[in-house]
Amino acid sequence: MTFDLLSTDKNSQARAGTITTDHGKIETPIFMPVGTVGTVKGVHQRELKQDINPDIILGNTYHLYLRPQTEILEKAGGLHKFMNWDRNILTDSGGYQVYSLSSNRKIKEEGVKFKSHIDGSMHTFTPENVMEIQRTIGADIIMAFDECTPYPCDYQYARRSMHMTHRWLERCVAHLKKLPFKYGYEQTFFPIVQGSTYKDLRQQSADYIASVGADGNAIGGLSVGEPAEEMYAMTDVVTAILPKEKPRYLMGVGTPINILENIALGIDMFDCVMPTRNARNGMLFTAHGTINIKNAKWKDDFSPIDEMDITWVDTEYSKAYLRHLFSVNEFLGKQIATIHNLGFYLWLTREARKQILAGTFRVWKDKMVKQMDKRL
Ligand code: PRF
Repeated sequence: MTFDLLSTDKNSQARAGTITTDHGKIETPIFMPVGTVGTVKGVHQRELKQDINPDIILGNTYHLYLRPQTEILEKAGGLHKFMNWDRNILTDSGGYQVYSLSSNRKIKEEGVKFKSHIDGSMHTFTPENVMEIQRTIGADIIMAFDECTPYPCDYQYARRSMHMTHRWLERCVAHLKKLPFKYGYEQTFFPIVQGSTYKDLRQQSADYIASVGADGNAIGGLSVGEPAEEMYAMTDVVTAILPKEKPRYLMGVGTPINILENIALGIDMFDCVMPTRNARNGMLFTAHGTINIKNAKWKDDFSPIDEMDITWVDTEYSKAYLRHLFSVNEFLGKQIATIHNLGFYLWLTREARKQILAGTFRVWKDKMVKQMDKRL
């Protein structure tokens, strides 16, 4: 993998760049749609390519390990072939899902023992087996096995957990060296900064992660319930330390406003379930604020879903029709809303890139943040 840093904004720390892997180019800043179990929920691969057109999507080790299971993915020749997606994929390590989804988890130095949220069966993730599973899934970018601390988190716990995440990182790196690529293309490994909301821990963790010398770096443990200002403060501390010439990925963030503010702090990559999950609940993101399409006020509003017309669904259907689909619980409503929201998120990061390259990012960002902070 290579990263070409094309431009850094003069009035913020925003950057525009290009990542190149064996599955093609990723123009940054980028939002990566979440495809947890090998599908971006409700979107055909054909629509994903033609209408939303992301350079990369995300999959989850935790879910794919439980179903369809590693053996099936190995037989398929990896996730790209299994799901018929020939562009980039990143897999998260399970270091977050195991804490947010499974019950009865026990975290020890060796790894995490957890109960499947599907059938209650017991499993163990270790830094070693998570690297093996990610080799078999075959994503282009694979993540370290970490512990994402909750919020709030007391200082002692956060400090101990951060050190364990660092020791786990060493085990990930050592084990990966023994595991050749499986499918003839490269996989790039990203370590993850932790340290909760403590500035000194974040600095320590960022120093340690930077010293590993990976081709890209991630920030975890944020957007877990802390106020946005605390998240931005931590991003700022960490991006000051992580190497400039490597891409930076902020995991699980966030709202359109969170994304723009973190781009301004030097983040290049994002993922979040928000555009897809909220779409299925009838929440639409637009450049002028959010819409709850289930609201009765839209029942006779025959104007297009979004005048901006980013994806074809925006002018193909009216607000009143989409509201109707939600009120009768039709699949199509969720599909339309998902395409709209993903189209908007990808527009937002593409437009941010254009503005960075044109030298106008800061003014544009401030205007957009104000404009999007509304409920329509
Ligand atoms: N670690 C991992 N994945 C994540 C997170 C983390 O801390 C987060 C936190 N927002 C989202 N996804 N491995």
